[in-house]
Amino acid sequence: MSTVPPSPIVVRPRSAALAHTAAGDARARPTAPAWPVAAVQALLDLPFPDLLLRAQQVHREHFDPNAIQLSTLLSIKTGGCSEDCAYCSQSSHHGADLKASKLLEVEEVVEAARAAKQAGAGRFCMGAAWRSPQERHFAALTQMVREVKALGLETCMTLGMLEPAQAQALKDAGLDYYNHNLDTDPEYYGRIITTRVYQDRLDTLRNVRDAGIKVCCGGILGMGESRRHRAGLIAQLANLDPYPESVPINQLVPIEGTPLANTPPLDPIEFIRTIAVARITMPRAMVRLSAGREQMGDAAQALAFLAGANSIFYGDRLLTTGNAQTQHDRDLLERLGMHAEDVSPQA
Ligand code: SAM
Ligand code: DTB
Ligand code: SF4
Repeated sequence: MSTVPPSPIVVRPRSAALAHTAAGDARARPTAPAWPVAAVQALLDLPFPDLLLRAQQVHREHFDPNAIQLSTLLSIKTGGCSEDCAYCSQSSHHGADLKASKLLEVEEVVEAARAAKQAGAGRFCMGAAWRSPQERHFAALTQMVREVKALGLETCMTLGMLEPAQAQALKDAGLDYYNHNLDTDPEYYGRIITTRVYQDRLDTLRNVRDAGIKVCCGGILGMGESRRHRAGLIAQLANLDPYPESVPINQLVPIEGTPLANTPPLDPIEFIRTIAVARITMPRAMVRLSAGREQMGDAAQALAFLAGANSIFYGDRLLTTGNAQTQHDRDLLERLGMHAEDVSPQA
């Protein structure tokens, strides 16, 4: 092990109450959050080298720091969405130039998954532009999960809000992860989405968790929020009990026709800081460097990996926008001496 200087901030345990109990404090209050917003903000405020060192220490305790999981994304139902998420090209409230489509056929999805596997992906994420799925979609959705999983890929879906029985149906089909993002700090949320509230999102996450599906939950940076809001988002995620197994951190992809089209870009250093704090506060989570890599440049991506990101979206498209090219990604990993993680299917 390398020798590293003592860190300036003590890593907090999952529950502040546990720390009190260990110290024999009978007045321990079980409701204290593991990560108060101020503690997260203190991490974000650290000098950059100290912060990155801390993140790397945590990352190396739980993961091979040279391995990156490759995840391919497919839009299985595009556009025409009733929600008003200000960043999204697929909302029918905005004027983005987008061709809407119906739910793809199972065979089209399986074919795309087969190609993703062939290209080296270990995970396949299927996204639909819905407020929530309808009962009539479930036969096809569960068939997609079964067939994609049978290819030996880890499966993830993101379909909007889920009721308990819907989550159970996806679990029964073998779904490994469900993606449903909190997107931003609760205090900033109302500036971004008005058609559903934060609690709706938390309820869906609870339904997913209760069905026994792994939770994939993160947010978007660069929507004009402050550092304090970024701390608030990370605290919300880290205080979920348990915290998500998977945390996608997206950088806003500004899309013409959406209300956030002209948002000034976030300082890349600030983006990397947030990745590092996600890694420190959620040590065992997959931290996914998600949307926005095309605008990021190789050096910023390398820093994100140093800060603890260990997964990328791999493939020429995200949902409705472009992504870094696969050959470029393979070259980047090679230049960095890193490798794609060989992910075996979940039990
Ligand atoms: N409709 C479902 C929902 O909102 O839960 C699933 C698909 S939705 C497109 C999945 C996530 O993609 C959003 O929660 C958001 O975090 C991310 N996203 C969408 N548009 C984005 C953009 N322009 N830039 C960055 N992230 C974006
Ligand atoms: C997530 O957090 N990011 C992905 C995935 N979950 C579904 C979506 C990114 C979308 C970027 C904009 C687009 O292509 O429309
Ligand atoms: Fe619809 Fe999801 Fe886009 Fe919001 S993020 S408008 S729910 S597709």
